[in-house]
Amino acid sequence: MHQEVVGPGHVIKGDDFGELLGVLPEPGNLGSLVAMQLDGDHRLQTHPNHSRMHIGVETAEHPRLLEAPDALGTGRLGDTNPAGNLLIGQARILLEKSHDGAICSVESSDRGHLPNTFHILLTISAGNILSEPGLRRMSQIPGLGTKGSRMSRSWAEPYKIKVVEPIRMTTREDRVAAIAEAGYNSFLLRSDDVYIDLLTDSGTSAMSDSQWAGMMIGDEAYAGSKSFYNLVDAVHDVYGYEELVPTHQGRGAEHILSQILIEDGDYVPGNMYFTTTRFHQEYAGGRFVDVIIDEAHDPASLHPFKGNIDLDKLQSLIDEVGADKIPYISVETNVNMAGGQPLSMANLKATYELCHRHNILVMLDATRAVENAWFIKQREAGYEEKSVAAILKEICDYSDGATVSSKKDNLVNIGGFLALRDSELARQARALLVAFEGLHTYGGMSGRDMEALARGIREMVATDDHAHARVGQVEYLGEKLIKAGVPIIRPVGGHGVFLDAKAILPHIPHEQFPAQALTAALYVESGVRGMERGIVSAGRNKATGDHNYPKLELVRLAIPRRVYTQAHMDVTAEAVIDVLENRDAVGGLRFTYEPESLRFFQARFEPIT
Ligand code: P70
Repeated sequence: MHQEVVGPGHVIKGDDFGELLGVLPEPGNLGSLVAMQLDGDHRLQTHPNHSRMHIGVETAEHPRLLEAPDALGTGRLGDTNPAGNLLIGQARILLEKSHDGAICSVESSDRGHLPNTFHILLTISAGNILSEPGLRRMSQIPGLGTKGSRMSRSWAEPYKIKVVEPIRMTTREDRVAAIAEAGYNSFLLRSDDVYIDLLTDSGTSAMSDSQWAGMMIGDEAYAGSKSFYNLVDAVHDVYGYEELVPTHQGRGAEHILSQILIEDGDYVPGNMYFTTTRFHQEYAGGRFVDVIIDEAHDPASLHPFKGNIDLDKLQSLIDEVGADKIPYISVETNVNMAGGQPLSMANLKATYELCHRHNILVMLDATRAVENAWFIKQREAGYEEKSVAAILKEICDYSDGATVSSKKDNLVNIGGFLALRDSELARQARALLVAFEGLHTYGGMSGRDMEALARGIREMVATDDHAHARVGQVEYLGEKLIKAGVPIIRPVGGHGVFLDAKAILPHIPHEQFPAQALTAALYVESGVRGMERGIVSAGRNKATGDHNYPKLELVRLAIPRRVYTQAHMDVTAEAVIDVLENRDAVGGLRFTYEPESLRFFQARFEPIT
């Protein structure tokens, strides 16, 4: 088997199905290349150093393939190459019949970095690939999709629906009035006026029958609740932490952690800010320093782990301010503001080692760690056979504690916790807890909340099916939009699809809030509610008084867990595509009311006419 690097437009002739397929520049990294080969067993393989490739296949003559690109072309190539390392690329393989075989063009979707489509000629008889027997043959390729079935069948949600909540479709007229009433801020809409609510995946999950049953037997004792001890056991078994400090939600845990660890003038590095997390760090006298890799700020970068810490940036901060001014690093799993992007186990481990050499603690924001674990399983070599549960535990092994908003991964509507290893730190946390949240055996939660939470924590990793379906549904929406040419953050994130508002509405200047305007337009078009994640969320620079101008100007369509079906995703995709087609009709906004802090929650706007 030979390998050859090809450039744009280059054509390779192979002798056999087993010959070279082609060599792709690695998305997100101009410097290196990834080879894809078909070996003699008709398995797709990637270069040993790059084991992940995301592929779509379609032909003009076989529109069936268009309907089900997953069935033929989307898959996890790493299964065929356990020795391989990590890479995810987003590329499409387009097959076309030609006189002596099939033209296979490998098209990178990363137009920012990668060259045009280039063609690779495969000398496979057209019948083999494009006819029915060929389809079966391709679908037997191991490692593409989920063990055997994903290639030939669609997947479905791993649950059935026992209780339903009706939702109401409104008229455009209703929605025009509702958004004006809400000051063009989706946070200020009434949920009654919303058809498909993708404002957040926080506290919006559907609980299971077991969780609802748990609500009935929650122990409401003020002190020493049985449900609290069930929660302690669940957190210990699933995350591995010994000390549990329950809070009313994630920001309660962030508050306590910041207060016990941060002193005036300290620095707290983190992989991109999160609004409430940074607020509490600053409130405690600290200064947040972003040490995420640069790719995280680039919507077009296809880096597989855009949530990674840039170790050089971290080292520079240590050199500059001294380790004694850095009480801990705040490491967010599946970074929300970067578009739901994971960090790799290798990066987390290296971060942990660097920090521990300098006596800096590693505190996770493990709010979406399950989704991060799923991506590690998909993208990082050596993890493809491990369960999400085992990967999650290993993530936590490289930390000294975690804050968690249980309203996400943990499948409950309210709750959160701070988990620690060190009992002295836990003691200090509990001393504050009783003043700010509640007694140390309930924090801010009721007994029934804790019971449902304990069950949710076990459920989220009981099998990998949940994580697969959860992230899979997000990916389903993302792929539909990509296919329609909608600019979104790539790779598709774990908890939602992030529309690139600057690219969709290039005619709206940044200070006229393109993402806010796009969110409002999408609502008026369809009743779908998203959330601005751009300049409004970024707030103002305290020193200059000017807006902070974030590189990412996004509309987040966050998908609640176990709530909507694929059909809701279809409707959402159609609505976004309609807005894109009528983008010229969308204009900018200006403030009519601007709150001093966390302004995105309550700000009001009006259209600039
Ligand atoms: C969202 C929610 C909450 C959150 C989070 C991460 C990574 C901590 C928290 C806080 C809700 C939200 C919060 C502020 C602005 C917009 C939306 N994220 N860490 O929708 O947890 O809400 O329980 O206090 O994502 O992303 P909590």
